Amino acid sequence: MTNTHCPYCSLQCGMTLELKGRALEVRPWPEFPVNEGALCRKGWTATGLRGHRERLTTPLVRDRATGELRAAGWDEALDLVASRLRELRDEHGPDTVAVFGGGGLTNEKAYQLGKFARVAIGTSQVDYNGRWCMSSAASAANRAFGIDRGLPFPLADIEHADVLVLVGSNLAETMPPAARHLDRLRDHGGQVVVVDPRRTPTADRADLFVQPVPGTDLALALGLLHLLDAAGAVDEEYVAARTTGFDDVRRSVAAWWPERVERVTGVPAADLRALAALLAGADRVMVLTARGAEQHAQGTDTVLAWIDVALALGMPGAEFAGYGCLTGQGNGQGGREHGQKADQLPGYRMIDDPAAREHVARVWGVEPGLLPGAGRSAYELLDALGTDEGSKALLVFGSNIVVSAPNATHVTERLASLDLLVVADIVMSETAAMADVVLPVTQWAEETGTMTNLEGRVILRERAVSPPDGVRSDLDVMAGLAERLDSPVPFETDPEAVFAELGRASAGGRADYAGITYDRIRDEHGVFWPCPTADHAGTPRMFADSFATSDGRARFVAVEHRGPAEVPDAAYPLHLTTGRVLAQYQSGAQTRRVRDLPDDGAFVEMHPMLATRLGAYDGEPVVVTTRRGELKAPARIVSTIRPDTVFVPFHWVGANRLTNDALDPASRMPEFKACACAVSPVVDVRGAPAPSLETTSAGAPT
Ligand SMILES: Nc1nc2c(c(=O)[nH]1)N[C@H]1C(S)=C(S)[C@@H](COP(=O)(O)OP(=O)(O)OC[C@H]3O[C@@H](n4cnc5c(=O)[nH]c(N)nc54)[C@H](O)[C@@H]3O)O[C@H]1N2
Ligand SMILES: Nc1nc2c(c(=O)[nH]1)N[C@H]1C(S)=C(S)[C@@H](COP(=O)(O)OP(=O)(O)OC[C@H]3O[C@@H](n4cnc5c(=O)[nH]c(N)nc54)[C@H](O)[C@@H]3O)O[C@H]1N2
Ligand code: SF4
Ligand SMILES: [Mo]
Repeated sequence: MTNTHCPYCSLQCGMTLELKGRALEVRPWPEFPVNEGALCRKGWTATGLRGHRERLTTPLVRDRATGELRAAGWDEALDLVASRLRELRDEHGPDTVAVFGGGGLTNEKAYQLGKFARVAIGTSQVDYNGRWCMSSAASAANRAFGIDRGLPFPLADIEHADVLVLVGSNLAETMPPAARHLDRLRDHGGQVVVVDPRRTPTADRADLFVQPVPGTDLALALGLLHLLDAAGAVDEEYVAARTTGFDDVRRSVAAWWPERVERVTGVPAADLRALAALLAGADRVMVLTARGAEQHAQGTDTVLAWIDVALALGMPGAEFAGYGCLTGQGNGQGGREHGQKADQLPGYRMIDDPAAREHVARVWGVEPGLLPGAGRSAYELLDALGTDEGSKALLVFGSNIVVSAPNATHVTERLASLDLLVVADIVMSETAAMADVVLPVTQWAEETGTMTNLEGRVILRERAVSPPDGVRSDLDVMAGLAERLDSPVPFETDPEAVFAELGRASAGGRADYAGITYDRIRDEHGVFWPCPTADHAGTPRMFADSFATSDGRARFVAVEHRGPAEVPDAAYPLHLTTGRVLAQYQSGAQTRRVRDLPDDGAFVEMHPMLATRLGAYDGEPVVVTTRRGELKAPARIVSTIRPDTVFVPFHWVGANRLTNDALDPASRMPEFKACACAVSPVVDVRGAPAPSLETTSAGAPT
C-alpha cells in the first residue's frame, strides 16, 4: 500500500495504490485533507495506462532510408541525440537547441530541465506549456501582490467565504472533488457566483449565474468597480492602509456605467447590479479566476481588473477572503517556480537579476557568466523553429504540442521544419509521432517526486511499482545526455537528492523550499511554501500583514478593455471558445488511451436557436471554420450556451487548428478562449449537400 497522488490535475488528490498480484488498484486515502478520499473518474482509472499495449518501452529512432521509427538501444539513441546536438551547436551556437517542458513534470524534473538547458546545453531557449495555462494570472499576481502563488490560502477556506465569485472556472468538471466546497459554502449560508458563457455543472451550483460574451470579463469587472464605488462599498480604510493606485482605477471606471457594460458583455445591467449588491453586502468575498478569464490576449489585464475588485472590497489578506487563481496542471504551480520558464531561475528568481544568477550558479557549481539570459516564451519559441532566427533542434519533455498549441497547423509545420526533434514521453503522442528520436520514460507510480498543488502545498508522489523494462526516468535521460554533451557539472538522478539541491537553489527566493524534505511532506500531508528553514511551519495563508511588494502594499492597476484580438464579422459571425470535459485530460495523450474513460471525440456545442438558424441537427456533423483552419465534428445542441457562441473541447486533434495565436503582451499567453468562427452543417437533414460557405456568408442562414 502506497499513499500517493493522482497523475493529472492541480488538485493532486491523495490516493492509495495497492498492488494485488500484477494489478495496481486505486483506493481512497481519506486522511489526505485536500480531497478527503474523493476522486474523479480520471483518478479512479489512472492505472489504466500501466501495462497498456501502446506504452513506449524502447527508444525509437527514425531510419533515414525508410523514414520510419525503429527500435534502438538507449546508448544508440542518446549517442545519436548528443552527436546531432553537438553538430548543430558547433555550427549555429547553443541557442539553436531549444527545450520545451511541461507543468505536469515533478518539481525535480522541472528544476533539472532548466539547469540542463542552461548548463549542459548552454541555451537560453527553454520554456514550457504553463505559458498556455495560468501564466496571465501569474503575471497579474506578481504585479499586484509581488508574488504568484495560485491560491494564497488552503482550498478549504472557500467554505467559509460569504460570497465566492468564480470567473471562467468549471471546477465541477475540471477538479470535481473541489465542488464539495461549493456545496458546503452554500450549506453555511454563503453564495456562489459563476461567470461563464456556458451554464456548466459548476454554474448549476451558483446562486447567481452571469453569462458574458467570451473575452469580455474585463469590462464586467470595470462595470462592477463602477457600481461598487458609486454605492460607497469601497473599503476606504483598507485601500488607504494596504494599497496604492486606487485613484487611477477610480477615474478609469467612472465611464463604465451598467448599460455600457451590457452592450459590451451581453450581461443584462440588472444582473450586474445584482452582483454588485451581493458583493457590497458581504463581509468575506473570494474571487477566483481560471482559464476562462485568463486565456486571452488581455488575460493579464483581465485578472488585474478582478484583483482590483477584490482590493476595492478590502479582501486580499483578510480571513477566508481575497483573490486566487485555480492553477490547472498537476504541477502547474511548482512547474513555474524552478526554472523551466524562459526568464526564470529556481525559487522564482529572475534570470536577469545578477544576485539571482550568482546564487544559482554557485549552487550549480558554474560561473554566473556561463548562464545564458532570458529566452523566448513558449509560443514565440515554437513559432521561430526552423527559421533563420529560431532553433533547429527541439527537445520535448512532458507536452503534446501538436494537439495543445494554438494555431496548431502552423506550429506543426514549424516542428516539421526542424533538423532534430526529440520527444521523451510515456506513449506515442501526436508530437512523439513526428520525432526523429523518441525516448520512453517512466510514468507516475513508477517513480518518486514532488508536486506543488494549486494551494502551494508541496506534496510527494511515491513510487508504488517497478517500471517496465526498457524505460528510464526523465532525470536519467537528462543525466545521460549531459554526460555525452560534456556538461561542466554532472547531473543527479536520485529525486530526493535533486529535491535537496532544488531547496538550496530556491533558498532566499520568493518560492523558498529550503526547509522542505520528503520526510516532512510525508509527516505533514504536504508543506506550503515559502518554507525557508527546517523549523519553519510553512505558509498556508499569505498577506495577513503585508504583501510581497517592496513597500508591502498591494498595487491597484488601472486597465482598459480592448476585447479579443479577433471579433466576429460578416464572414466569421460567431464567437468560438474552447475548454475541457470531465472524462478527458488535456491533449488526451494519456486519457484517450484509458479504456474505462469515454473517448467520444470532439463536438461542437451550440444553442438550439443557433442550430435552427444554421440548419444543424444534434449529433450530425458541422464544419467550424476560422481564419486559420477548419474542424468537422458532430453538433451538440444544448440550451446552456450563449446563442452567439460555440464551444469545442480541445482534447482531440483539431480544435487548435481553429484557435488564435494572439498573445497577451505581459504573460505571452495565447488567446485560446476567444476567436471568430463560422459554422455550417455538412449535409442538411435530407442528405443534400448544405450551402457552401460563400453562399452562407452572402446572406443565407449563418
Ligand atoms: N477534466 C479535466 N480536468 C482538468 C483538465 C482537463 O484537461 N480535463 N486540465 C487541467 C488544467 S491544465 C487546467 S488549466 C484546468 C482548467 O480548468 P478550467 O479553467 O475550469 O477549464 P476550462 O474548461 O478550460 O475553462 C473553464 C470555463 O471557461 C469558460 N469560458 C470560455 N471562455 C470564457 C470567457 O471568455 N470568460 C469566462 N468567464 N469564461 C469563459 C468555458 O465555458 C469553461 O466552462 O483544468 C484542469 N483539470
Ligand atoms: N484550445 C485550447 N487549447 C489549450 C487549452 C485550452 O483551454 N483550449 N488549454 C491549455 C492548457 S491550460 C494546457 S495546461 C495545455 C496542456 O497541453 P499539453 O502540454 O499537451 O498537455 P498534456 O496532454 O498533459 O501533455 C503532456 C504530455 O507529456 C506526457 N507525459 C506525462 N507525464 C510525463 C513525464 O513525467 N515525463 C515526460 N517526458 N512526459 C510525460 C504525456 O503522455 C503527454 O503526451 O494545453 C493548452 N491548450
Ligand atoms: S480532480 Fe484532478 S487530481 Fe483529483 S482525481 Fe480528478 S484528475 Fe485527479
Ligand atoms: Mo492548464
